[in-house]
Amino acid sequence: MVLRRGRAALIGVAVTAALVACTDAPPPAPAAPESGALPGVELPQVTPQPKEMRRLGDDIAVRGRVEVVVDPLVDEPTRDLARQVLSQAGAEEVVVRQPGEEGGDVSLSVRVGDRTSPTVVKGLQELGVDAPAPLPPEGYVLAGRGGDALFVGASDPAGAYYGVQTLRQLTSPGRIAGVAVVDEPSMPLRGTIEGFYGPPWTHQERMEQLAFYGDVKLNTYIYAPKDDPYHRERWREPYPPDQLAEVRELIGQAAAHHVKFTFALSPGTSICYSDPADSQALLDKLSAVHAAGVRDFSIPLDDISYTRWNCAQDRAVYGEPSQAAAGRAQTELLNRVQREFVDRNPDVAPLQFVPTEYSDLDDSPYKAALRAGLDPRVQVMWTGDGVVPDGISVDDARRAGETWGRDLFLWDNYPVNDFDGSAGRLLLGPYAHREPGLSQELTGLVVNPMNQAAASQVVEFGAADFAWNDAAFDPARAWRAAAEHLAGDRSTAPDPGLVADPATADALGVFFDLLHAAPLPSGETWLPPAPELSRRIDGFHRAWQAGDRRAALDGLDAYARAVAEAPERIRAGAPPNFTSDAQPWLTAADLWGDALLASLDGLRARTDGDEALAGRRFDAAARLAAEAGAVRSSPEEVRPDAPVLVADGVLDAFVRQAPTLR
Ligand code: LTM
Repeated sequence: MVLRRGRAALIGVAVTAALVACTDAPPPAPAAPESGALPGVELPQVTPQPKEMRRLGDDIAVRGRVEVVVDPLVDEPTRDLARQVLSQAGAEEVVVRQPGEEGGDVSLSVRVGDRTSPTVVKGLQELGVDAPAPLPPEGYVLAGRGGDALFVGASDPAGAYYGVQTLRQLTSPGRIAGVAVVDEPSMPLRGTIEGFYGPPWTHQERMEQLAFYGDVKLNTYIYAPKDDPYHRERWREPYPPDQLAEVRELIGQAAAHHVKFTFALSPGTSICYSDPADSQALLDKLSAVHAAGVRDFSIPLDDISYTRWNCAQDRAVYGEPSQAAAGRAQTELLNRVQREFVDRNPDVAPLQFVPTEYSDLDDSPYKAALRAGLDPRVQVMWTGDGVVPDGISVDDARRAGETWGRDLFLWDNYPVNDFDGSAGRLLLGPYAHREPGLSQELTGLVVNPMNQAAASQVVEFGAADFAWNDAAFDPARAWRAAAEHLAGDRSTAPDPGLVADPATADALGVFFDLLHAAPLPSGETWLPPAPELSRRIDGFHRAWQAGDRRAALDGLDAYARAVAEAPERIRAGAPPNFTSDAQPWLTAADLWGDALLASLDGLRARTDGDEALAGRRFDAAARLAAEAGAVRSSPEEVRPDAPVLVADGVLDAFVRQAPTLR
């Protein structure tokens, strides 16, 4: 519980192991170079991982007066980001100008613009960097070494923004890594769907999420909180003015970070499909949100009864309730939205749709009706083989695509924690069990996060990495990078991306391991609890049973201290929104850590022959464990609220078993 300074190095050893040993993950990637120190030969860590990155030469110095030369492809958010990145890297002055404008003397010129513009083409040629021209959508090429010039060429405004986001991660105080990057996303659609039950995110949380998405090259946020009455139960009613004002602010924030704010309206609980007034109400609501600035729309018809009509008239028009009849009714509704809303507003993106059957691979009368009639431009979502599957394979995605007869994108129910099997859990495991190659079968993925927005960043971070470059995806690497991202030192650098505090990152690593479990609806886990702690406890038991008690105790001691000290380090070093989300789990981990240490004290006393002391320490451990087991999540934060689970089946088992070990 009490953080004893000077143990950071010890913890670091323990924790790096925790993060690379993430269960079921492929073999760990080579250790990434530490951010903040970019020696000339190593490649810096960039997340999402670029498709190609190689060292070109020496790092580029950032000092004095720096210019950013931009053409019309480069929008205001990208210009602002470039200004911010270069100032934080150490430029005393950053001037942004158009080509041809007088710039004055500068120590570094950063050219950001169209990949095909003559200066970018020439600059890249001189650096010996080969990249397609034009690049694919959202693609960019970035190159610079030593000298006084750096080039970012892009296919479109999003590509330019992503090029500068990569520049941010190549930057450390006083320099930019001398590298060439040629990059483009594997999946065109990458993001999140706020699609859970229980307390919706607050406006502030959404604002923070949208900014984070820009940092990790996620381009989609779908607004679909089940418990927003204006999204689902009272879908016909217009948003009250104050909520519409917030939607406007979110649209602005999304645009500033190259995210598509996607508005979802879910009429399925009460719509009368055959009533023109109801479909008109749907169109009116979509139009009102369009007038507020939204250009991306989704109609989720999940979690409704589709073998019962909401009005008698539907029976007369579509027949007795059945899967096929529901498929026909929904097809008509969606095609009307396509014709009368999407087609009439050329600025609106392709319509998205969550079918009522969203979680399997098999054909059915419902799917056949949609396949036969639904406008082919409508984009369909699918959750995998199961609502919360234990993994998503390329073969599943291929079969689902064949069944639906069109491209699908994934509604990924991880790390959502709104279902009974997830009671008491905060899901801080790696993004895992999604098979590389999915980008060949799916047009994109959106993860359904937890009610706890900031804590969801751990999995979102991995999902962003996967969606951008699934072929190179390494769950353990992305997991570690998420810890480093959260450990960005806000006290010394306004941009936390610039310098990560290693002790906080290590403490987060230990904490993530304790909360590694990911549940299925049954409550069984598809990612097990605390794999690294389990591995160490197994090692303890082996040594203890072999009679080498001191080695057993010494072997577990450092990691047990890392567990006990992690919560305090995290409270001191991680962002307040994360610690606030994780509060009950930090409290419980604190108590469990002390219970673990007390158990080890008891075993040490027993080894020393002091049974009286051993008994007192085991009693203390039992009291701490009982206290830890009574910590509950807050009903204001998550549905369902319950006693929080921390390394369940691992920590509790050890504390229970310790007094019996002789
Ligand atoms: O997954 C879908 C399409 N719908 C719901 C979600 O709203 C919910 O968050 C998840 C997890 O409980 N399950 C669903 O069925």
